[in-house]
Amino acid sequence: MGYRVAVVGATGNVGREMLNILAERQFPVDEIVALASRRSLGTEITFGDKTLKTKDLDTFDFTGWDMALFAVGSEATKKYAPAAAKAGCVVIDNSSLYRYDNEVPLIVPEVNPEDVHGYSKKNIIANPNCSTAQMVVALKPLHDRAKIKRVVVSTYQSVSGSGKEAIDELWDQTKSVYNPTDNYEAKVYPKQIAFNVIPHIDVFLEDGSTKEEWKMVAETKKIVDPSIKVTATCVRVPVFVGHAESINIEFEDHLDEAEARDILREAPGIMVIDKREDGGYVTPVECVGDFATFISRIRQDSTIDNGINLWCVSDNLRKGAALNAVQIAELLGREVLKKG
Ligand code: 2RA
Repeated sequence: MGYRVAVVGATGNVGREMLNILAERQFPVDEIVALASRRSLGTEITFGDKTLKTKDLDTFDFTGWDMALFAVGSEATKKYAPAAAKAGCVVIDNSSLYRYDNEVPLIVPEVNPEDVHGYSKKNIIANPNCSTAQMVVALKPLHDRAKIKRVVVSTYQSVSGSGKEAIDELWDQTKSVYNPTDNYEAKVYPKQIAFNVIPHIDVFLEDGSTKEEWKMVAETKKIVDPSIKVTATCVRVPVFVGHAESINIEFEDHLDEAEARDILREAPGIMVIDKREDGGYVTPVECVGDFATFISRIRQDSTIDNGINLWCVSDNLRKGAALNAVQIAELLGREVLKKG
């Protein structure tokens, strides 16, 4: 016996990936429904070797459904998630709406699986921000060994993090650079993204950081350890899919690079590709479609007593969103609902 699963926002990048990954990982599904707005009604969506037609989220009754993977913005989540949760359907939410709610667990299954038992307060589980998810997968095993004091991270985030329109913008703007007569008008980003980088993701906060940077700080503290100091600079880069991060870690205790590399090699969800030669590291184009969080460029930071630098790359639509949500569904099934 399996689960009755709804995917909410099934026509978006993340919603489609959720369905792909549920099928790829053969999640025990008795019944699955793809939900979207009325204007997308009847859109055909692939689920493994099947084709689903989207149903209307606005009129859908979640009663009798086990789980709903939400891949919509905070506004739509606010409108539909409480009703689903109230109907007894556990919501696994990819928006930022519930991430910082003390009554909602924020989960990366490789890092804090035990927190899944806190779901029943609101019948909702939150999925972290994409840039946080891949980073905490790398931090957790190292923190367990040598207690992390401080993290300095710079991100290089692909445009798919901003949605389908941003992917189109990069494509069209890149073409327009070669065809001067085609004066492309930017719609998604405040500055040119083609052949450029933009040090601004989400809104600016009072202290001059952006909300994306604040998310990485707040979520790392909630998922791993509130004592860890994090400072982040989040940058948009002209890459279609795949977020990359340069991470500097300061530990309480000494940890040499060889031991750090061994720990990461054994850690769940991680693939270490780390050779000091041409191509001995992972780049975003190579991570697309993969489940792993890739770690390269592991090396001592000799400017401080106990420091390690590393490079972290992962598919932001997968580990950064859809895969993590499906892994939470697997964890919820295995540890709590126990069907299938
Ligand atoms: C981004 N992390 O990359 C944000 C939301 N997916 O745009």
